[in-house]
Amino acid sequence: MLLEDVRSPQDIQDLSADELNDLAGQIRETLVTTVSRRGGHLASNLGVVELTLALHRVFDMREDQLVFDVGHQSYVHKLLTGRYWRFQSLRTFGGISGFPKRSESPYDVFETGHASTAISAALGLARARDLQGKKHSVIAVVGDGALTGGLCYEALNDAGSANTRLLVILNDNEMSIAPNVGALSSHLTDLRVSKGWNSTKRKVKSGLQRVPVVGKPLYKFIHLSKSYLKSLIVDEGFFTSLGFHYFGPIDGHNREQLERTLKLAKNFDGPAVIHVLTQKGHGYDKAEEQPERFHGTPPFYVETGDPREASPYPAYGKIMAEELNILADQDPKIVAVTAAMPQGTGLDAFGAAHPNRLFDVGIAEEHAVTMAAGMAAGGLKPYVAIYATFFQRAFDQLVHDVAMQKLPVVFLLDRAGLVGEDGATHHGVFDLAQTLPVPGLTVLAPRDIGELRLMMCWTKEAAGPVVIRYGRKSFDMNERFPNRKFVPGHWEVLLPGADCCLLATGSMVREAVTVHDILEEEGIAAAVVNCSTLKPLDETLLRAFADRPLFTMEEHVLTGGFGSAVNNFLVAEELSAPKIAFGLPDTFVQHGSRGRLLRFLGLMPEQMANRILAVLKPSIKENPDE
Ligand SMILES: Cc1ncc(C[n+]2csc(CCOP(=O)(O)OP(=O)(O)O)c2C)c(N)n1
Repeated sequence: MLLEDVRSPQDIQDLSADELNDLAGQIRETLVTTVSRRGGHLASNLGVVELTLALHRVFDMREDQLVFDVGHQSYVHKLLTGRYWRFQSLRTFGGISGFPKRSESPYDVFETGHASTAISAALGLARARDLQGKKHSVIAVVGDGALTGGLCYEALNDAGSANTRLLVILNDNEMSIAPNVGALSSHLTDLRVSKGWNSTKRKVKSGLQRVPVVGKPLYKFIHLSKSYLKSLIVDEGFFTSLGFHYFGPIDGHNREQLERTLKLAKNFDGPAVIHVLTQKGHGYDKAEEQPERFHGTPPFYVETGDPREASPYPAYGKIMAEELNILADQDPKIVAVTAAMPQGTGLDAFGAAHPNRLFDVGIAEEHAVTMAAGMAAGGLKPYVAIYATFFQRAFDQLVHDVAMQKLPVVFLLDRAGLVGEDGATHHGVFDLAQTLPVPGLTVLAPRDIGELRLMMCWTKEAAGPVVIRYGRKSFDMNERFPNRKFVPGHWEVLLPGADCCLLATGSMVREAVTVHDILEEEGIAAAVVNCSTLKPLDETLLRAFADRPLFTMEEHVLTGGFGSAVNNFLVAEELSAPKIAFGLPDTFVQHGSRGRLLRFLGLMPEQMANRILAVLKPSIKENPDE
């Protein structure tokens, strides 16, 4: 059967083993071809081809409910649920999302993007089912990486005593994005390697006979199949102690074995975990060899695996790590913390230079922040690098554990602003609303890589908590505007202009310069100010420039962002408020290239210039001397 003819999971129910193997090959080919053009999460999807096929054959997802943790591994599910023909549009503006989307398909039951939410969501769905007298199954697919997140434990603890039917598939590929970390990861390794056949058999017998409803028949069934029993191990450890029945570990690329185990677990009258072993990148040699590189990849050449386009400037994370290495060479108290993203944040370079001073805590942003607070209270100087979107989780830790105690922790918020193709769950557009209201924080946003270097250097003097936000796309403006010095709380006037003033921050500084150039052609002299300290505001400069029309520009939601902070100050001082605050509206922005999204939001320089012209032209005409 051709993959393109699969309109729904019903179409794969009667296929032979050979046909299913062939279909798995077509799925892998489609994944590699599409992601090589569109970018996306390749290695994780290649690893769940057989698992997803098995899930859609054993369960009827028209009734049963499937929740993917993170959701980056839902491409195979999308291909099997009627989205093959739209799959070419993966991650493009208006096209198929890289994550589950309820608006896309009734088969996408719950939206994800951030890690460790699936067991909680699935438990909620199971309770909703029970209270409404329904009978369908609820399944959560969770990676071993996601299982390092604290929310999973809260959910397991709750579910283990909830007396409800819930199936957790633990997709264990020994990797988060980087190799997985932590004690539970070691426990999973133990489960993988240490269970011998003899002890297994005993435990299976005693374990399964105690299981209500299906225990005895289940044991009898298994007893018939010795070879099957060899791969089914009931462990008395972690999951069992939480009240879950544990199956596994089983080979996640053996579809028939998966289907057999899923059929058994389906009838379990309580919470159960199936521990499935998969290989990240399975079936594409480049991704098997470099699963971390192909976790989330930009478009690439299939033959070589090389990216199709190189970025013109080094990433902000790379610059940050270079500077941090210099600081750490001078100060032994400097340490760095990552929440499972050493490569994405650039901290892998810090770890290479200072292996004992990089702490990867797993996908555990709340813990990362409070742990860093403890490090600071203990006399160290921690630098915590987290993507802005994942930092959302750690609001209370920032307020309660860091800021209230004025602890000198430096937060490096990468991917602030629009991230592009990963879409709504990943845009870093709420961090200013999260940090600007917090007393005692210094909040910074560099205009380019040179200014980030200066800011990093300054952090060695900072006595309290500091937040530096920077985007996925880096800039270098040094040629036109040399990076001379950075003084916190002092904004940089890049271009003078008496007709109006563009107050821009971070990535928007570069756009503001282009707006300035467009306005100049229209005879308007716009001052451009690089507002690189967002807290505290440069009140002196603001007072001085409040005599002309002001326009703020930021890559952040307008509510609670830079524009509102400026507005609040000006209103409090009884000065004139900004004419237009350019930023993101009160809506979740979907996926697409950054350029396409900026255009959609009216934030391209010519669009902003036109709106400014519409405001200024009448007054300019009235004052021809200016
Ligand atoms: C809260 C949060 N932090 C970080 C991430 C970034 N992230 C996406 S996938 C991933 C690794 C997930 O590993 P695992 O659950 O084992 O899935 P795999 O890709 O290995 O199948 C990480 C760290 C995220 N999505 N959410």
